[in-house]
Amino acid sequence: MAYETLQDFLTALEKAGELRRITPLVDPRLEVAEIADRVSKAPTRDGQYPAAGRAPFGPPQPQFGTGACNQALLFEHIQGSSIPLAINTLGSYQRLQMALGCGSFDELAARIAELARPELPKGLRDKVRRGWDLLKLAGYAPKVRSGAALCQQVVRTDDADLNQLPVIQCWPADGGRYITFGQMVTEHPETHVRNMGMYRAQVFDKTLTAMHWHRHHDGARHFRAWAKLGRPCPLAIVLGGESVLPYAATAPLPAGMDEHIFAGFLLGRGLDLVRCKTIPLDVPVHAEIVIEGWVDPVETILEGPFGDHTGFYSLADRYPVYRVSAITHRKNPVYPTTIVGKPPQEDYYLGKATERIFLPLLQMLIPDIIDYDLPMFGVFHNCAVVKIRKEYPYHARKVIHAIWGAGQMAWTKLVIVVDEHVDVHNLDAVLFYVAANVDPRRDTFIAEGPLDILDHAAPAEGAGSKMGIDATRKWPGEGTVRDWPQEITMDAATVALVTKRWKEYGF
Ligand SMILES: [Mn+2]
Repeated sequence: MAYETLQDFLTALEKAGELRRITPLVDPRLEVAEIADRVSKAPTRDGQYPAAGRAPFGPPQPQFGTGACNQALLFEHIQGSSIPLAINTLGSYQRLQMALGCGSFDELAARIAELARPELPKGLRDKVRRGWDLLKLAGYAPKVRSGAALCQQVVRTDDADLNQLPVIQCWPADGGRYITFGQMVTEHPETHVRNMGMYRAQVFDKTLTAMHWHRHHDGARHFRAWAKLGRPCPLAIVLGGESVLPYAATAPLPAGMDEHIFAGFLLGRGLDLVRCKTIPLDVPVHAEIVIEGWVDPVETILEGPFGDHTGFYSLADRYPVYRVSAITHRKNPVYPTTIVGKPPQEDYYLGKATERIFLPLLQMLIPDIIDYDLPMFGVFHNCAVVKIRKEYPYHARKVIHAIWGAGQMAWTKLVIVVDEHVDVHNLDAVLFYVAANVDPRRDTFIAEGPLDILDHAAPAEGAGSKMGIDATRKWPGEGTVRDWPQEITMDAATVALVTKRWKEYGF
């Protein structure tokens, strides 16, 4: 089972040995981030990935993670704030699975696949939409409750002050301090469809932040709908709550699909919501802290730079201004936060969960895909490795082009396709076939298209070239192909014999 509050989750983590308390006074500017970065790159307690001794990306730092293991951290004393801070809570497969209340991400993938199955659908869109409608009917829609709410035990309006929160600065060249782990709740002014996304908010003042979202984010779409009416967009920043919320807020749901319902699906029951004190929105009852306020329809502020998940700083730019009207919280709240930077960080595991959980939906779009992997070095948009059962010449190229047209997968800069017997999750195995099976002129190709907005190497922002590598065994009809040699493998009878006699040999 997933957990109702962040503090319930932290208690469970501590029981499982997955949480470390840090008691000395720590500076929220950089010091927290440096500790969290080392810990997120240290080996997990069960020896899971990343393997012990594996160096992080970037310049060598041999002292990295020494004596630490990858655990969630609870900082009890942060300079300038009386509120404890939790970080790296989701930064391993085990902790994220605990947060989602599942034994493996594949379990959730199977539940998603089930949603799309029983229909007689016309197209993928219908299928998915129908699936989501079923979610609502199945009782996963949120319910608004009246009465006392945990997240409103303390209400501050005139005395609301963001500086009382232990907001961190992540990296030295960052523009300032950022709220990084808030679930941002908005509602469309006309359709009243809710959205919950995770965007960063740079804190400028007691009651002033920037609202950082990109054009294609649902929150930005809602904001534009409000701005069109000439009205400020009410927005709540929800910190904590049910342990499934951070994942639900970051999952790549189709636009217009309410993350609150998806969170209910993950949780196994609808979320309980409560009406905010100063804005017309409903927020999860079990949140630690809720920031209420309005995004200005016109005014912008220079936001950034920000050390991003690409491993590089995103440049400063102008973003809408957010004015806080209230801060509500439970008595003795815990403030959750995260950092991004060179992987692995918490967001790596959130992305890996999506890779697994959304595989059935990707397969509905591109049935040729048997499995795929988004390797850590590719920070999600830079590289995908795909496995197919090759059935005709240039089959791999067809799949690569399909990926470049598939939702958020379309931003993938490098796509590598391998045959079905290759383990796509083993990077060395993949590179073996890239090196062995590829004639660079024949088997690589380049196309132009949209790219990740954060790709600093792209010649223009969000646009540039992509590369496909066909590392499958070549067939006649795929350019010049000589007789393809047989790959070496031992015959099954010998393998069985040696396995049977293994102990006899004295091993
Ligand atoms: Mn959304």
